[in-house]
Amino acid sequence: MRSMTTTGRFITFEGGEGAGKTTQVRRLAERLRLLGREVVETREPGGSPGAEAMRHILLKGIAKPLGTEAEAMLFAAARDDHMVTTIRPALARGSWVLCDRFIDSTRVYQGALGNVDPRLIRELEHVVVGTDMPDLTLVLDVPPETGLARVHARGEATNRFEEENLQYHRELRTAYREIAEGEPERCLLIDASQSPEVVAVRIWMAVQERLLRPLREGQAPRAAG
Ligand code: T5A
Repeated sequence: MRSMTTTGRFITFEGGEGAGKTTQVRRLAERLRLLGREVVETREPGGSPGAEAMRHILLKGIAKPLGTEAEAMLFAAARDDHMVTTIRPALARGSWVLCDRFIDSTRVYQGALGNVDPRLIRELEHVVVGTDMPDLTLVLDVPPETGLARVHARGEATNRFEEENLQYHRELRTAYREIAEGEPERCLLIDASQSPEVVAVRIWMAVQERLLRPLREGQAPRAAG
């Protein structure tokens, strides 16, 4: 959690495929910039030159034969470079960092769905993220049929995870909902089946309530480590 003397805040966007994370990162960034905040939009896997190189390996399924444990370690290695190169320097200069996927994606895709031991997942988080946890995690929730239909309507090539079956995506949704329920101080579940405009308003209300108002009042954000 960032201290009350720092103005930068760290927000992560999570959810299944096609939930609208990238769309909402852009919309929130626009709103914050109108308020004069410096905003860094970033994503995982990726967000730094080293991690973007690893993104290709992970999303093309090149690492899949190594097993989910090895994939979890590769996602963590990419995250480490992202933290060191992009996220920590941005937060240190007071920027708001909006990140499209972060630790909860590893918890869900490699942990809950990939059966990687939660102790390994937690240990990797501890080493890579440490105390630099998100101040707020927005979990965008849509039925997988809706999210996948959006992805396919885009007409782009699908990645290794988007190609999994519907049952896989239903379990992803359940795992995300459990995280949101289990960590209400850090996470907020957002109904993302509505129009992008409606979802953006809900997110903006949450950001005002949880992060901007406490900043104005000189309090640390309401986030859990
Ligand atoms: N992964 C990632 C792991 O397994 N472990 C990890 O630790 C990490 C970090 C990343 C993959 O990597 C895996 C999980 C992922 O499978 P990706 O290509 O970055 O892969 O895929 P996603 O993050 O899922 O990105 P998508 O682009 O597929 O989905 P988004 O960002 O949720 O959705 P978005 O905003 O791009 O929108 C998709 C389409 O829907 C429309 C948009 O215009 C767009 O066409 N749309 C809406 N339509 C109707 N109503 C709305 N509310 C809409 N919002 C957006």
